[in-house]
Amino acid sequence: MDTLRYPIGLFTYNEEESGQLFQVWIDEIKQLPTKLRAAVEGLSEVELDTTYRPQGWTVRQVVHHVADSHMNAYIRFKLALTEENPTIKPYDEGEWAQLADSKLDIDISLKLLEALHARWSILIESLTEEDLQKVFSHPEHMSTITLRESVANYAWHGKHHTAHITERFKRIG
Ligand code: NI
Repeated sequence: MDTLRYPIGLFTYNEEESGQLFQVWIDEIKQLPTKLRAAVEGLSEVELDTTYRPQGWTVRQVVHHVADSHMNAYIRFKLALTEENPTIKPYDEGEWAQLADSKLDIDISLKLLEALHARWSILIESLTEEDLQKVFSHPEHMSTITLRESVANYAWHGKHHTAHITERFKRIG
């Protein structure tokens, strides 16, 4: 296991414990913008432009990536809620992270995440058990993904990238 790349481990999902953990995941999604903001607090521009691990993204790119990823996720949720098993559009996250808007002030994406997660968590909390069983498909994978699993996945994803930043600055003190 590459612990620099996967500081909190790989994403795992167990349908049986999902009832018990569901509220935890919602809380993690709600808290992500605050946790991410805390992780980058006080970092200099030079620190923001250093990589969180060798050959990894810079801290700045990580913050903008979380916004890119969660904007896509939000759209996937809305598609799954309003269409029958929609096929979602994958995107090349590495190429997205090279575009000009990944070099912007991180506060722009932190504010975007605050607004996005406010809407997203209210949407998730409104979902019935039937809604949570709704699915979308990834064109390159054979299986469908339920919204319930997707909530778990994005709770993990926010913590995964926040840990890239917090673990990096723990290592260098
Ligand atoms: Ni990611």
